[in-house]
Amino acid sequence: MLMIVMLISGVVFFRDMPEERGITYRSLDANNIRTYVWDAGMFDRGNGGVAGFSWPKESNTYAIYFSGLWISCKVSDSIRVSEGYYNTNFRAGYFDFLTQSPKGFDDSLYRMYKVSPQFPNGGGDSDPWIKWPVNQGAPWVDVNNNGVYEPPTDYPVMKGDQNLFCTFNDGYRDSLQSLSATLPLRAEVHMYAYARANSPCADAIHYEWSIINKGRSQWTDFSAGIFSDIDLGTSNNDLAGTDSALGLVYGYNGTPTDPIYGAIPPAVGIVVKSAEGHSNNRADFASRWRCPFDCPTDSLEMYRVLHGLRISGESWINPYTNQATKFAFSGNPVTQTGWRDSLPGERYVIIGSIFGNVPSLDTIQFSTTSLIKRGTSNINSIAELKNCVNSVINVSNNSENVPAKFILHQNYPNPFNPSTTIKFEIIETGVVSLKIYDMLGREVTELISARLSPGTYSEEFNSGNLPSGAYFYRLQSGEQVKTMKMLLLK
Ligand SMILES: [Ca+2]
Ligand SMILES: [Ca+2]
Ligand SMILES: [Ca+2]
Repeated sequence: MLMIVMLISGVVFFRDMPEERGITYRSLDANNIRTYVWDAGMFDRGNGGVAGFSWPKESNTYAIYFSGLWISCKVSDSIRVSEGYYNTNFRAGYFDFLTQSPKGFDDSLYRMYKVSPQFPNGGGDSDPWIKWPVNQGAPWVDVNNNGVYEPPTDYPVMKGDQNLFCTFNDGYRDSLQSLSATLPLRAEVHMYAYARANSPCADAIHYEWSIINKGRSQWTDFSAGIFSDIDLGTSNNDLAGTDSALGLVYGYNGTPTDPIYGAIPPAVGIVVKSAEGHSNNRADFASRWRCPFDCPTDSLEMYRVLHGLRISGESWINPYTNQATKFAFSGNPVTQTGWRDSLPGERYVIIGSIFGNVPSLDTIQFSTTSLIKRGTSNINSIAELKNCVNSVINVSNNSENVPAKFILHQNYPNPFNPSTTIKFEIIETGVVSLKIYDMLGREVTELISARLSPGTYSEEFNSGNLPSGAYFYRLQSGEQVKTMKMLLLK
């Protein structure tokens, strides 16, 4: 928790950044997680320095207090660390390569953006699709392939039911107090985050980080990680563990009952979903620390943690194998085997990947997922969480195949006789209705009335003994409705 860090480090942390513009956040709450994502390299942080990752979202119970992106490298043998810690080094805006200076923080266009697949009615200037900052690097689909962003024909890439984007950089940090007092990496980060309503298996939030070296020097031994102050309900009775095969770090309640979560506390985890240049082993390191005993308190210790070492610079040694490892506490609490965490208390965790050398103007892609699951006990929650890791990752990686928007296609063939096919794409799970009407608006038939998952569907319509003429077909999925015309010629 915040107070402990303040005491041990002797550094003053800001709960709210007393700056000219301040930092801003947007929420993600498409599934049973509600979290707050800031335009400054941190997330799971509430407004006013309170816990920010609640689950179940209406229960006022929290599983994570704070999380942030940490990056580190060497430039000409000197260490550079920038961290989304309690006093984050990141601020909204880009890093200008020509002048080698940060820009945009005072520009209100550099902030957190949020879009959903439903194109807002009205099409006015306030509509999120129109404001989506494609010129800042926000991903979008150029439907008519002319290089110009023209919503609603073109639309934001929407892997989730809620999607966020912002650009931030570490160049402003010279003027900021921070735990890691190094020069900036001169990193520009494009963060895309999303949540899906039908998150499979476990509730999850996905983050995609594009980290650009905007300095003129190569980054040597660059690494990126996610730090998280997991607090499963009450913070003083937690434990943590890692799983190198799954690329997972997780926290769980160290006692069967938590005063806040009750008899069955959930387990919460962070998984490295993908890391550029990595295949099977996406994560290269994961560990936990027990503040105030072994927290990193300066840039050298943070650099070591971000390269899989202890804060002393020594390797972690697995006491069961006597082997050096970059995954601390990788035993299995479910089977009670191997090197496990003990003595429940305050826990922080970190997980990340090491990317080697990054030349000037190169971009590193790094994506992570935060997930939470409740089983039948504090320990069984870990087993259930692990069972969900692959399905959560796979679905999100395949989400390119899930339609990005609600579409009702023109029937084919058209005109038709006697039958035609109607194709449509839906983006949310729910009751779908497809009805045929005649020219006077009278319902002729209902082709579909069913609960469907997101996907692409085709339905054949046979006109039977209906007379020639124009007909309408009307698709409804949740709040979304679209009607199109077709022509029967006999
Ligand atoms: Ca276009
Ligand atoms: Ca707890
Ligand atoms: Ca904690």
